[in-house]
Amino acid sequence: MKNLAPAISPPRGIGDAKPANEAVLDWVQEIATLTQPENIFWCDGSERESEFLIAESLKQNVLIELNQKKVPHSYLHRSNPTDVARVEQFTFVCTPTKQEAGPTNNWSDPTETYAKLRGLLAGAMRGRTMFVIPYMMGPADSPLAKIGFEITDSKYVVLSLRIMTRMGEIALKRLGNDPSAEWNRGLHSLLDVNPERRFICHFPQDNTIISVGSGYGGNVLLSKKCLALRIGSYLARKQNWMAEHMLILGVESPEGRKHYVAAAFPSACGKTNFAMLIPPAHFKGWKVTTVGDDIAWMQIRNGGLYAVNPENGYFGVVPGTSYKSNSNAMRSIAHDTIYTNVALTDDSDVWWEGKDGEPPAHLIDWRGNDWTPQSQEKAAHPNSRFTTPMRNNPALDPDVEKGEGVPISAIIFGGRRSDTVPLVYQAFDWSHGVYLGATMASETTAAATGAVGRVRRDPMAMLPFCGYNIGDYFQHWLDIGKQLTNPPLIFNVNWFRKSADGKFLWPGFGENIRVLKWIIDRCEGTGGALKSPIGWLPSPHDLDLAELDIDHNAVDELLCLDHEEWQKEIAAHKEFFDSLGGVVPQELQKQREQLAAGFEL
Ligand code: GTP
Ligand code: SPV
Ligand code: MN
Repeated sequence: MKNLAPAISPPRGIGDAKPANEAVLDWVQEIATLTQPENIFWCDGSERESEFLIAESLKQNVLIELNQKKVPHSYLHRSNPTDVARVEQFTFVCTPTKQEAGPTNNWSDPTETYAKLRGLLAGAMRGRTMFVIPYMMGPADSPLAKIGFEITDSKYVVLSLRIMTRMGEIALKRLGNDPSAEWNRGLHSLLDVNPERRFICHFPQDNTIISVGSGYGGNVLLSKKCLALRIGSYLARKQNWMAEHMLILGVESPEGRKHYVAAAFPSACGKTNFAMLIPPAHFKGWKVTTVGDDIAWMQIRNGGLYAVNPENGYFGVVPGTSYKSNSNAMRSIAHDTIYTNVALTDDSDVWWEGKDGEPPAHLIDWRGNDWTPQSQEKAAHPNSRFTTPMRNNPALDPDVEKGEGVPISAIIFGGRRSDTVPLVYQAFDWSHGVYLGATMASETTAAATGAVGRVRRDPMAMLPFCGYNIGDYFQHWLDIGKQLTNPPLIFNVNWFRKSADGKFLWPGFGENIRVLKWIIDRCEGTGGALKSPIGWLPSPHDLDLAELDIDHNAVDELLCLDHEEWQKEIAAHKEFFDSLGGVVPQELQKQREQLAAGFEL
């Protein structure tokens, strides 16, 4: 059992930012009565508060100080080795009926689940400090902005949420005093960080999240997957907007024409990297800017979709990040960053697999053990992450704080597929695009516990994040489309197709601009394409491949449709739809039949 940190006593003026809203105060009192903390710490997100909490975290070994010359204001956190990723098997959607949660979510009865959690939480914060964090998701003047409160007994959570959200006064102001205002209740306790007592539970009908037994990222930063996606998607359907697992980027041509695109790739499939793309030399004058790297909230405006990033920071995958692959990410994490589960060098710098340069001769690995290049184990956990404020990003889009959001020209779906799926293709129309999203699949990654590399269907990259019945979610997509007079075009990409000898056929990263340019050309009505049974496919000369070191055969392979593979793929679509037990809208069933017919011609 982990030795949990005892209560802290803040000096005057810190920890007393009590909100005025009676509904919040009542709820906090109720939770304090249940969990019995030594004291309550009302967070305001200020610099002084953060400095105090960092100092306490260093004393209690919750954070490890890094070399302040090499990575200023940055710290390392090691989570429990049994607690290093999202845990889908312990994640629940507790709607009044199982049918509302649908076939893809773990469901448990709300009354029973509240009772079970109350049992686990009774006295859980004895001798410890309970932190109350007010935060806002979305830009201050966005009609989509949402207020949340997270109660937690983890300082790592407080310091991380300060980076990931707009915390403190700004949230309290937006909430105001109306006790009936909409806000999310988030309750987190580490308990004894035991996988047997680890539950991430969502009660969408109560706008409530309760997470116990974990101290890691997405399980405990309740603003992110829990509120912005699971609860968010539930609210979005009720309120006629969209909450999606999508990056948002801006792309500007040398002539100064600018478009925004949103892209849904499953966890650890390239969203952060695409959102921070640095064009290669041949694309001089092209500029990519980041609005968001993980989550998009979109609303209908002027007959189109406008997107905001609800977050204020990035919780990104560390391994593989280098100046070579993504210098924007490297510059973002060079200061004011919390690292989780990376390796530590002898001079207190951070290291991970795939960082520039040779591995050091000696390291302390993510578990705290000695490591040398001869070690069998990885020095950094494959799902080690950085938490860094978005203002650190040199490629931050100037309109990131714009409340109305940015207009989306294209929506892109994509996953890790070694075979079958071409580099890029375009849906015929919105409804066909929804089908592409609904049937997308990806090889699983280290972002969630469980097998890695297994192909699974992950509709719209939302399988682990859709907070209600997936059939209703598909219908919501179709219904939104019917309200758009100027809908984004929909595309599918695959950066991960492999040759027979198991190597990636496409160089990826900055070179992905070549695919992005074709997508923009299509949006502007200039790009060429061939009609295929799966959608509009570029031929090799429709893509700008100048100065790219790639074999002609590789390009052909990347764009080819293998009929046998597609027969299997379409069978897998059917199997997936059938497995959902009758919730899939007729319109999508029809799309599948049309696709199958296309291959029989
Ligand atoms: P989450 O934060 O889990 O949602 O992940 P993400 O979708 O933001 O993925 P991220 O950009 O962090 O990339 C995950 C892994 O994929 C990293 O190891 C990257 O190096 C790798 N990756 C990203 N883009 C590409 C690409 O274009 N090609 C290849 N081969 N790998 C890529
Ligand atoms: C993901 O897994 O998609 C992430 C990381 O972005 S976590 O916040 O842990 O869900
Ligand atoms: Mn993600």
